[in-house]
Amino acid sequence: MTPFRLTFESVRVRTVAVPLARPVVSKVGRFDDWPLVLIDLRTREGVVGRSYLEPYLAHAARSIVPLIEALAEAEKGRPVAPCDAFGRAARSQHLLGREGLTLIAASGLDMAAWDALARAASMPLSVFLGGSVGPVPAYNSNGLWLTPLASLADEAAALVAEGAFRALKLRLGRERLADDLAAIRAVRGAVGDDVRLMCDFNQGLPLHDAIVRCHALDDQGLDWFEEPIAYDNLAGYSRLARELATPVQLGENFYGPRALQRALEAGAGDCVMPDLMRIGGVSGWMHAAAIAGAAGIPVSTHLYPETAAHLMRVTETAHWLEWQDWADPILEEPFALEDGHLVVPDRPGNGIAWDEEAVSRYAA
Ligand code: SMN
Ligand code: MG
Repeated sequence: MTPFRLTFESVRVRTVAVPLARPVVSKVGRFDDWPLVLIDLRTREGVVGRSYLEPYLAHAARSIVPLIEALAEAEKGRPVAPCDAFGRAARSQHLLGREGLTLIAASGLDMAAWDALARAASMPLSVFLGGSVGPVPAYNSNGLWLTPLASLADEAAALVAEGAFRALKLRLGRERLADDLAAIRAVRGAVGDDVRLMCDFNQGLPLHDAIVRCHALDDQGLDWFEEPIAYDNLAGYSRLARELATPVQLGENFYGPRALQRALEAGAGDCVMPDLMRIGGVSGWMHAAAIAGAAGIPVSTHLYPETAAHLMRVTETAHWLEWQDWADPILEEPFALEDGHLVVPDRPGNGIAWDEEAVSRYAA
């Protein structure tokens, strides 16, 4: 049998802005709609690999398009080999800086390339990577923003009902400690003691306030304190991780696997949650997951629930998948939720296909 190979031909990159059912109100900003960059990687053999990026800001989405197109131009005619391509991208982008938008562009292309390879092999991505399809434990992150306290109880109950979830994330870091405590009380009262609660400060506190606030909330039974302070203050994180009983969570802002390695060396957190667009796509995730796995550190996901679900099936210390339905409106077949789990579908590739009518409607 002649081995089947894929050859990179071109990319099609489009931007959309999808309305959010619950606006994001957080310390990193308010978002009423959600910009996505949609990538179609075309191969000469006719297989198409797909991925999307979630760069928060409409102007960032627009700026990423030419970066992806330039990387694609350099890949034209080469075998689709994401690990090789990622190395080439890193070397070429080094002139601009390896973090930020350049790494995000390379990550998007990487995810599409892995999808193309798994599709060509007629395997779900998780199977292509040596794992299996199946359910992944997820928490619902669709809501509980820094919105009025009075609305939190009803919202928490609705979020549990969206998928029989057993875990939710709420955002903290309100002006007054009493309001953070009231938010936790409202959510806990609505969902009971059996639903686990994570919380996210979105880097909203200076270190001295974070020390006081997190100590005051340390007995609330929260599953983790996520990003209480600026993401790159590793010394501050390691102090918090040392002092607090509640696990400290960080990682959505790690640029590349070495950033994760540096954070672990600094003892900056008890658990990590790399984001696929910053960690380096599927290739970057596999490196990062190996580092965290070797250190025995639990790994959760940040955004990108579809591709992330596949990766959790092959991540040694897989912890929680962050579930948001924000890309669902432009997906032909959103992934199913079952009993608080996101189910990796038994179809080739990452399982992402566009609802073209919706993509036209939300074009931005
Ligand atoms: C987050 C994600 C997307 C927008 C705002 C905040 C957050 C998370 O950091 O972890 O979900
Ligand atoms: Mg976060």
